Amino acid sequence: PHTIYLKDYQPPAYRIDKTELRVDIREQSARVSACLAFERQASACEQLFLHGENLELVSVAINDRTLANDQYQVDEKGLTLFNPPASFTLQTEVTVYPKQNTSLEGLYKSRSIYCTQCEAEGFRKITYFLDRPDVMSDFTTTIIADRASCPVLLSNGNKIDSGTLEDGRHFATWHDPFKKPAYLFALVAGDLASIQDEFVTQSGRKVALEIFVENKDLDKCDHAMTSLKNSMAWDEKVYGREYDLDIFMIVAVDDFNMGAMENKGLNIFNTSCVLAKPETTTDVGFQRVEGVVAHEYFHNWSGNRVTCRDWFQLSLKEGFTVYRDSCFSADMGSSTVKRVEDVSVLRAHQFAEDAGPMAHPIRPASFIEISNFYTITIYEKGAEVVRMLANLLGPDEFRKATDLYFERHDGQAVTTEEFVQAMADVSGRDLTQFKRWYDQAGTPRVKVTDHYHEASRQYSLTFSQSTPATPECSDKKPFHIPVAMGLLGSAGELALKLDGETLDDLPEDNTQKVLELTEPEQTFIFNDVPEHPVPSLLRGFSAPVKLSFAYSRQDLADLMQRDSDGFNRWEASQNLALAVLDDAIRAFRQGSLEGFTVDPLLIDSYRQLLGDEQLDQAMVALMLTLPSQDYIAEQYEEVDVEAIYSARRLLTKTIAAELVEALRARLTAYDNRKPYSAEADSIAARSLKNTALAYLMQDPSQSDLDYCLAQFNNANNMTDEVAALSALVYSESPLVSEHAEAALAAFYQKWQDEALVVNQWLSLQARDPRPNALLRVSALLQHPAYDGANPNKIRAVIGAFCMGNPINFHTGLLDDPSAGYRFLADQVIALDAKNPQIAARLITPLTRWRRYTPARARAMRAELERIKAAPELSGDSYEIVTKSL
Ligand code: B3K
Ligand code: ZN
Repeated sequence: PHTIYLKDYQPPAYRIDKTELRVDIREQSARVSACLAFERQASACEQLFLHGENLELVSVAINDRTLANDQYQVDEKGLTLFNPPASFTLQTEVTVYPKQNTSLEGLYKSRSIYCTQCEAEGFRKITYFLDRPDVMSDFTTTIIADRASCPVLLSNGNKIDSGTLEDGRHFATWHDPFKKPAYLFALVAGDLASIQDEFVTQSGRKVALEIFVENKDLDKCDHAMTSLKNSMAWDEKVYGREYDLDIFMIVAVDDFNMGAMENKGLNIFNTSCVLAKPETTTDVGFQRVEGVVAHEYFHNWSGNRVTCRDWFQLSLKEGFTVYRDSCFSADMGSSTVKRVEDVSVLRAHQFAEDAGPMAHPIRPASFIEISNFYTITIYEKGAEVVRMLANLLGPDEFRKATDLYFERHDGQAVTTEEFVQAMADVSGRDLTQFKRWYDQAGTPRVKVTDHYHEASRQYSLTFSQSTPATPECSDKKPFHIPVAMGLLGSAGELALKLDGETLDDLPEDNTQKVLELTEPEQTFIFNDVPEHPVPSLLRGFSAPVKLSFAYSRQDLADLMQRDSDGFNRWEASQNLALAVLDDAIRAFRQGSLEGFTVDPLLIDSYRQLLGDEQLDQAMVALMLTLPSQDYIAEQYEEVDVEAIYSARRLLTKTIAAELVEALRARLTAYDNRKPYSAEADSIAARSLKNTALAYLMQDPSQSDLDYCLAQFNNANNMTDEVAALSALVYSESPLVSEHAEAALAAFYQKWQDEALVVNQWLSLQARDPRPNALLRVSALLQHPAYDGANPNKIRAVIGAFCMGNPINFHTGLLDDPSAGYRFLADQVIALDAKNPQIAARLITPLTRWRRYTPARARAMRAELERIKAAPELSGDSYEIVTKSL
């Protein structure tokens, strides 16, 4: 495997103006005939290399003349043409084997459906091509298949022809009028049912909408359709972006490497991101469908109309599109809740990536395998960078800048430079320093100290920033960091007047400001400050940094109740919990948690929250939830798995015991007979009730247990059903255990024919923190419900165990402490030959070995070495393993 560098980028020697494909699908194989119109762009070209992998070449001709053996050469990476003319038509015929294609990239079969996945470099598994995003072509695609088994034949754009052929076969021809790179190509053939709807665009054009699924799932498409129409309307309203084809289609398939794919006019989705109905889908599932449908739809502009020049620019489309979908979800539900959810994920996982061996800037300078760079850094940190730009410019200028970007680059393949340039041109701001966010990896640390001078009534905040070394660079230059902030006085928020500002400079409500850090150290002085305030810093998480300030616990409790910024109220609750968790972690490390007392300030603060009738119930639920094990681990140089687990467990039990009455009051306040709705307030009410239930089931009374069992048996929605099930399964109370086993069995019995529900059942067990989980996980792999070729099942069992069950992953089995690591390596090695993308992704927890105690680190490392030594390891896994050793 070799490394590819951004600095080596060269424009393509040829354009491919037109692409005509004929894909003839048979049970055992498919024949792909391609007719490509090449135009030279460079001055001369002795050898033209076309990508092509796993293709059996049947014939190759230029301008209808079959090539002689000395005019071309084929190897496992592609086809080289010698001395091609300046302008020519290439005709190729190849055979591919969809049924045997277990990589789920290129043309493959998911259950009975033929489908494609081309991003990033899958088109080369369909035909010989210049498979790079800066080669954009006009595609016409004819699909031929059996009418009986494949009545539905789809590709990008508009259907321009169809008809019947001999022997029960039929065809359809599709033409996409928008030039596009090959990664946006798609085709589908299969026996699919669909729901149809229509959207009228702001300019009055009618767009047909169609969602295709297996017939059995037809009753689970409504939410995706509603989400699609909401997305279309939102993109018009917020970005002025209208849909451009006459039809927009979504197809759902079971076997899919990620969530979904934004192919032009023909999105292909993992069923997990389309199907939803209350009985089978949790609230989180409903929100995921809404978010992913929106994300893929938004790509039509941010990704398809304006695409990436090369794959180093991936965050150009992904960071921007994640930013767009997260604003959409915020608008559809609660913006504070959405922000908290996004930031939690970012801090638990992206910060860890940014501190590990795979750290990379949102625009990487090199890679071996691009599939490994569809990361939380490119996506979520990329979105944070766009968010900072949006906040620096403000809504009006940001909208002008995105308008300019779309208009200027419509139909082009561009870089992140062009995106930032549009922002700079509209705002007149110098964004030179800001662009370091694109080139430097690592999470900046921002340390803040304050000083209050009573005589002069001046208050100062001093910020110092530094960024730890990452593999690509050890000497980081300072970032441009926007810090949104306010000051809390004893009677409320204080007016903010920076030294040098006069009242005329300030808006009427001047209790919030954005301070822009650009230097390693900077001090801001506020005048006319009547008392020593409590600063509320980094409101709304205005930059992806680790900010620290020496708050007293009382300050945190105060911010938690009084900050006007909802996000920072939650943030204060997390910091207070982290401080108390740290007490317990220290006690554990010093010998024992026996007799440990939890700081009553935390309990009192939680009690107040439980009684707060004003606050959004979803926020109460989030604030009552202790930081995740991953986020707690993020706070320490060396991760002590047992200490973290035990401390968190003890706090959970203590909170449950201390607040039992207040928690029960939340159950009583909830009306279980309400019909299900996926609206934000319903979701919020359920989340608070189920958070309370999970606490109560730590040590339930008979009536708590009865409540939980009744909820499990009678729930009218999957959120409540699965919440009750996990409360039963994760309870350590002897009162509960036999009920838990029975409930697990009953749940499977009831839902065994619903693949997505079964996945929940699998992952709930894989995450079970009780000892010897690995034995149960190994048994699940033998269960008839498991399918080792289906990415959703792999994630539900292996992924959930290795990433969602840290105590068991790291402690292994009672007599075999590294069994978890060995299990993962075995699974990766077995999977690598079949589906390298999924295999490489699973390795992640092992790559973090440096963070663990020496014995664990050694054992994890040994498993990485073992993966590295596996015969014929894929480039995907090779890159992850070698970079982390
Ligand atoms: N663009 C696709 C991701 C493709 C991943 C390829 N390994 C989905 C998305 O981000 O919208
Ligand atoms: Zn995307």
